[in-house]
Amino acid sequence: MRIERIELHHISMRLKNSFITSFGEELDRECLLVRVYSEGLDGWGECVASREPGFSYETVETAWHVLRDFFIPAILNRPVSHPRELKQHLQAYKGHPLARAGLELALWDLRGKLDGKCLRALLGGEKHSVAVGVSVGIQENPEAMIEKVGEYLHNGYGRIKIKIKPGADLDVVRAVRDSYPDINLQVDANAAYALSDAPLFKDLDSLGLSMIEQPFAEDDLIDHAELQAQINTPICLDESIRNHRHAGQAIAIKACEVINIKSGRVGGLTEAIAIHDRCVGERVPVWCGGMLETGIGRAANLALASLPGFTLPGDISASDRYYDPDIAEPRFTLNSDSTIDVPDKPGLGVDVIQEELERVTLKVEVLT
Ligand code: OSB
Ligand code: MG
Repeated sequence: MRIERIELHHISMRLKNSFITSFGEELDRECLLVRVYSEGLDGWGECVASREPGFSYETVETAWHVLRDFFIPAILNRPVSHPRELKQHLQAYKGHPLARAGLELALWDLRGKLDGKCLRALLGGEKHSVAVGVSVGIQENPEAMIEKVGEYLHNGYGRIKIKIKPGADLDVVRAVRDSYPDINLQVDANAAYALSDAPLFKDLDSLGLSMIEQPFAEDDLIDHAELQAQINTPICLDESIRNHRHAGQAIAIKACEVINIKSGRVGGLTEAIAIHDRCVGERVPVWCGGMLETGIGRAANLALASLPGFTLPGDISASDRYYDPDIAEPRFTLNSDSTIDVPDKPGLGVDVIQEELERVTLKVEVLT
């Protein structure tokens, strides 16, 4: 496929509930959409960089700059027969995985549409529905968290993840566990602690959590290994794992027992699959993380989570947990067994709703 035209769309979407993590609060989620054109068809990708460098050093503005000035010129009006080739086209450039992944996803959607194949089939996914859970942001107090968790349980989510940060950790997790003794519960610290907080994690260790996600900074692999040696609860790494080599190294030094795979964080679906394959080889379970995606990124997460190594429920909730309306259709709904169906139409299998897109668009640029 020769890429004839690429559009960048900077959008801002109001979340149904503001999402609070150890790195900040998000009510209006900004991101970038990438649209590529070839042979009379188009493909959409979502770049999950947000307004602030909170989860990642990238922002919507850095992604816009790097895509417009470097990544897009490297492929525009050139033949790129498969999204896996993007890596070679961008080999002169370092970093900016969120920007890379947004562009790569648009190429996957287009490839699927050109071939008449759904993304699940292109990626080698097997499952037609995938187990999912919900990620609950930090609430004002333990009572509010108990209520919020109760709502999601009532909606049918079979796995709950709660965000923690210093000052909102042990009390909250204990309160939720006391209220719901049997639920599948896990926590995510988004890198807010250090090894000196080991006593806190030893207390959390007795609460029957299925995992503790990213307690320490992304480059603290060795400290994660020290903590894992002191607790029974599996540590899951998110921010620390930026490619399949990191995954191999983290597993080798026992810094984690579970990995959260996000295509954005690792530069795209090609690298996400490489991490998946490595973890399958090492018998380390993985699950698909989320970045509050619109229906575009959500469709990609569902396709990725259909690969066989994704044996744990993903942070891929139904569309109505995030946005109403969303910019793409059909919306994703939760099945009664806490699963969501994987799209099976060509490419991502979703259509962008033009009026909704225009309503949330802050800026557009066309590159030819
Ligand atoms: O750490 O998993 C995370 C959202 C934004 C940034 C980082 C994270 C998250 C989530 C939300 O936990 C998961 C979702 O999309 O529902
Ligand atoms: Mg996380």
